[in-house]
Amino acid sequence: MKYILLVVLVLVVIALPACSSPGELDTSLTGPPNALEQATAEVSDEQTATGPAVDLSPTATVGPVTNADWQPVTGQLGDLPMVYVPAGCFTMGSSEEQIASAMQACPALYSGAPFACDASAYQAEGPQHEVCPDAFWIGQTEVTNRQYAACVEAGACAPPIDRTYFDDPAYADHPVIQIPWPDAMGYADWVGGSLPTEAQWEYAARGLDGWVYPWGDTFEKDRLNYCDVNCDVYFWVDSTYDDGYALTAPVGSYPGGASWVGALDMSGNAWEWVSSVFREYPYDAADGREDPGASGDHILRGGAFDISYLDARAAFRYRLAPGDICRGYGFRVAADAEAVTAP
Ligand SMILES: [Ca+2]
Ligand SMILES: [Ca+2]
Repeated sequence: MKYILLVVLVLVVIALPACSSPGELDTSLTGPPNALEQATAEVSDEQTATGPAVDLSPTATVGPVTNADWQPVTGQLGDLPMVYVPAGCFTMGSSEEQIASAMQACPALYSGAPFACDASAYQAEGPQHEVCPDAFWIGQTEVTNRQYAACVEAGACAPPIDRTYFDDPAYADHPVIQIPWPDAMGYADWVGGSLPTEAQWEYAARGLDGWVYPWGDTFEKDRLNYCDVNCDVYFWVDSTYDDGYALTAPVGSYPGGASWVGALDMSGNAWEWVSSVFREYPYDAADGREDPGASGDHILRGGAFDISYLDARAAFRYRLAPGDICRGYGFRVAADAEAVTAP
């Protein structure tokens, strides 16, 4: 019912550059491991995990209750550091109040911009609903140029169309960017993983407490690489803070931005493709949105070096055609609970 009032907010969207930021929007640990059961698991030579002994079964029913109850568990999927995400239930999406707040804030960010904010895009964050992912693993960081290059060298992945940073050794540990969704899917498959679903990504970022940002409910400038004073997007530059980077930063440069499971840069640095095709909420993995052949826009999550506090929120859904590429579009990998084993 409240949406009726929100829909009244009709904003003009002018032709949008293919490669800018989302307001344009296409239409543009600590703490005890709680009551976790002790478990033993086999050790693989190539894929091992470190951390407290916990029940790593995919549907373990005894798990953390709050974000603070969980102590990160790390593992390795080939060349990729991974963190474990225990099974649990969380509230996906934003409340009506949060959506209304974002819609109200957006026009101010576009003050002076050559196009208007499409505030209606934030409506896709609702309605809030409960989702209960099974356990899985997710990349501790975005996939880097060095990691992606191994797939290119093996002949299994296409290089980025724009190789400016991909070919520069100084950027080896920065996130690979200029990657379209099919290539992100291809790399994830090559390493034996997948892209996280939209629900998995948001759960790993916000956790059981449903935080707005990976670290909590308040935007904190020192916890991410966003559109700070160095940023070249003039109309929403935050001139009050220097985060050190105009473009991407080496992955993991902001340990204070870690999510509850220890995933880094889930807000900012590079946008991250997820597996899901865009569909309205509630999220339902069985309704076709996880069909790799489904047509429609796909989803990027988490914001990037050229976005504001508003689109760095973990609930924000940036929808684009799967073939779109841009300087800020990267990804991280996910894997089934069984894909990485504990020591
Ligand atoms: Ca920055
Ligand atoms: Ca990111």
